[in-house]
Amino acid sequence: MSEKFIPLNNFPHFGRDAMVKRSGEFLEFMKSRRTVREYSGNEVPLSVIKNAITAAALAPNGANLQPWHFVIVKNPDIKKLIREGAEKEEREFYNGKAPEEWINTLQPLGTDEHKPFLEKAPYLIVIFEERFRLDANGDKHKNYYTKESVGIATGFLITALHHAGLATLTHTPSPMDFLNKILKRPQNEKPYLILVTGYPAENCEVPAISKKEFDQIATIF
Ligand code: IYR
Repeated sequence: MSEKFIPLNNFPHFGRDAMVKRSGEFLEFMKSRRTVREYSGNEVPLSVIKNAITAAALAPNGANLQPWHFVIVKNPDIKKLIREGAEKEEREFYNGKAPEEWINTLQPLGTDEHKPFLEKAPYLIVIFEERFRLDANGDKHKNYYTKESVGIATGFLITALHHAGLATLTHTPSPMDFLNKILKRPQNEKPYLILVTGYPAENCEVPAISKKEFDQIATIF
């Protein structure tokens, strides 16, 4: 096999001071990201969603196999089906399936089985993890580090949408196989999460929670 390499082009080179300044500015910007559960129905340009997904798909991933598929849902009828499917699972989760410790841990977030945002938000981006590839003959081929790859891409996506001024919610009803059926995705793809996307509702409230301090989450040698 012949490897082909090209020069690293377009890599940004900032001076030391600019780098320090930019990193601080980015940190402040990211502090303004919050997970949002109350959405306005205001329209969002599809091109913004497409650009954000295209940015997400630039994420590093296992062997560059890009083991993901993004379904953009804007159709109200499909959003309704997704809400019905998710609320069915969530009713079970909140009414006996979830261990008490889990329910108690979720308490500060104020979540319950009602998921109106699945219909209210202008877009649901349903992210699928391609567990393995199927070739034209239907033979299976391995993908690598699929969970890690899709997780990194999802982080890029959330960041790209925040950069564009859109709020998101990572929503994971469990199990999520109803999404394959509604969205007609093949069985080699596993739903990873639903990224609810739109503008926060007016007077939107978020839980009063805090983040761990740097020293609690990092160690320097
Ligand atoms: N999927 C449920 C429960 C839930 C679980 C976790 I972990 C959260 O961080 C938030 C919610 C729900 O969406 O309500």
